[in-house]
Amino acid sequence: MGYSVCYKILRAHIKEGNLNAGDEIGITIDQTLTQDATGTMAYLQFEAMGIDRVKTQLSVSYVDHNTLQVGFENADDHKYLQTMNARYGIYYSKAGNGICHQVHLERFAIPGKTLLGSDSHTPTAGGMGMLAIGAGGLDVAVAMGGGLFYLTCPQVINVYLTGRLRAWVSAKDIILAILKMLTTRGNVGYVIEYTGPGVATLSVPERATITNMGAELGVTTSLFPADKITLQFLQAQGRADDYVELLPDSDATYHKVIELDLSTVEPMIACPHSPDNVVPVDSIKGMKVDQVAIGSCTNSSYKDLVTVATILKGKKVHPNVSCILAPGSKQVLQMLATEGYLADIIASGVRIMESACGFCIGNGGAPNSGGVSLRTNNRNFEGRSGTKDAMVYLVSPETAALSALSGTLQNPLDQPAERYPQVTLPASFVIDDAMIIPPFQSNEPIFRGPNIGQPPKTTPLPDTIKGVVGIKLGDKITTDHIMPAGQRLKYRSNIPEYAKYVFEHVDSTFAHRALQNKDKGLATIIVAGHSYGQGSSREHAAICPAYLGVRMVIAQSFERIHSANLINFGILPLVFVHESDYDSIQLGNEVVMDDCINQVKQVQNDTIVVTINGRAVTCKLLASQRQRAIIIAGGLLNYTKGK
Ligand code: MIC
Ligand code: SF4
Repeated sequence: MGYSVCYKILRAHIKEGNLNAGDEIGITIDQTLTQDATGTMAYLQFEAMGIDRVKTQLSVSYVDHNTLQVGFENADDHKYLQTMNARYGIYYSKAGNGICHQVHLERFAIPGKTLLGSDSHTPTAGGMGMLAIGAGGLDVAVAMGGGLFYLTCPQVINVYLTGRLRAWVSAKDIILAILKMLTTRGNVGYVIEYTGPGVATLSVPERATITNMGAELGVTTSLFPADKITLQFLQAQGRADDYVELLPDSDATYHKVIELDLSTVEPMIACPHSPDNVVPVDSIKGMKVDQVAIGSCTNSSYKDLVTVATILKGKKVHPNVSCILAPGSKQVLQMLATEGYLADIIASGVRIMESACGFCIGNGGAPNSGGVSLRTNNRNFEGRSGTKDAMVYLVSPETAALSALSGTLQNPLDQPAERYPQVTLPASFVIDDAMIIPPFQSNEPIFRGPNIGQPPKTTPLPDTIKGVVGIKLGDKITTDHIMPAGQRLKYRSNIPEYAKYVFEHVDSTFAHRALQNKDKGLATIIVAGHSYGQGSSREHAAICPAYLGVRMVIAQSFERIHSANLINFGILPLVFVHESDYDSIQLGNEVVMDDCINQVKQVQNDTIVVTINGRAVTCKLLASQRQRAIIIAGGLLNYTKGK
């Protein structure tokens, strides 16, 4: 029986467990990446482990989320990161060098290796045949210290691509079509592997757009094979030596196969407020548009932006549209500038933003009240843009550029095919890594400004948990609901301050009430519907609730990264066995869990009984033996130190 690309890489990295889908396995991690918004906490936790130097083949720390520097906080974080990275052997990519996933693809990703990143879009590097997984910062810190990364051995869905995209249809439309098919729910525990003759028609950046947005499906990661196209891209990046061919065996087995004929894909659009709320652009074309935002780790490659520049050339952005554009990396921006494309973009009336996450994380570029914003990024959760009632739609760069010119949503297929800008990748990209500081042995003290707090401290699981239901939520609660980013991002290194904003836009009194419970010795319990914790990998969505005294989240279902983060900070992720129990629970109900340690230890029998409002509610604890030990220790840091 042959192997898929996914299982070939897992087989080469497995150190604990067996390659049986559904089992927990431990794998070695070759590379790690962090970004500043999750990185400061990850590095504070790494320091707390008392390890001398990173033990990975390569670790890179990017500054791309918090680059605005309104006040001292961001700049303090950057200085902490740079001095800490120098001391511990980590590459430091300065603010302005670009978005972590784009830069990693260009400069560091290697086929066949493993990458763990403290950002949910780490699977972008899967476009190069790398097994790239997003995780919480603490998991990444453990991997930097040479520890294994534990995951559920995945089932692999094979998306078999045939045909070729038509002119004016691009990679974003493919992944939006797949999101329409598979939705954001129910894909936990899967990896998507793309094969078939259609693969050869897609360049590496196009493949990366597809693997990037696999994060929105909730899968562990997505992968393309490494083939001649991959080699060409690596050659153009001056990294041909990093190439290894990596193809699935001809008799590779998959758990599920989906066929997609690329020639049938049409321009798609994700409507508010979910990336899987997808319809064909044609079905709503003509809609008035207030803002167009082009960029993010999904669609800001050289190919994407040259396409946009060519569409805009000699034309003007519609007077009623505010159009912003953020190139994915310094490499992309520099090439747009030297090749003249930047001049075309500027002349058309587009506002140029820094090479960073920017508008995608609500850091600037918020739309007007009730405004319609067309964006090329990957998430359109309510309020994420910084404007609560904005209507954010996700589209391809082609749809975005044409709509910016017209002031209304345009279907690119209405353009003549011969006018499509067919962009080929250059034989060599401009290579200048001046903004990436390589690690060196530094004796300089690590800079710690007033914004740098302490790594979180958690306490072991008590034998009885007594608490109250502090909030009752519906389905699809994202980490943006739990821990808002945007203006609050600057508190990422300061837990007591950031914790004040837990559920800020859902129930602004939550944090205060939870702290009052804590003072009375009571835990706060969160109750939720399906897909709790979808979206980002930010472990702050677990750390800050833990700081407020949350000990348990009971939900209909959880997303993978978030439930692992809850466990890492000693919070029990419990799933209702009887869905109807959810209905009977109310805000303020008393919660008691007796004999906690023994109940958590019961690996054979996953069920746990919690008394809510005097009634026994049966829940399931979906956790491996190792994770149960982590919960009992009160979190991964305590557990790791204990070992
Ligand atoms: C996001 O896209 O939501 C982020 C910001 O990149 C997050 C990480 C974070 O919250 O810092 C992610 O995707 O993991
Ligand atoms: Fe940055 Fe947006 Fe990508 Fe997250 S999704 S890494 S915020 S560009």
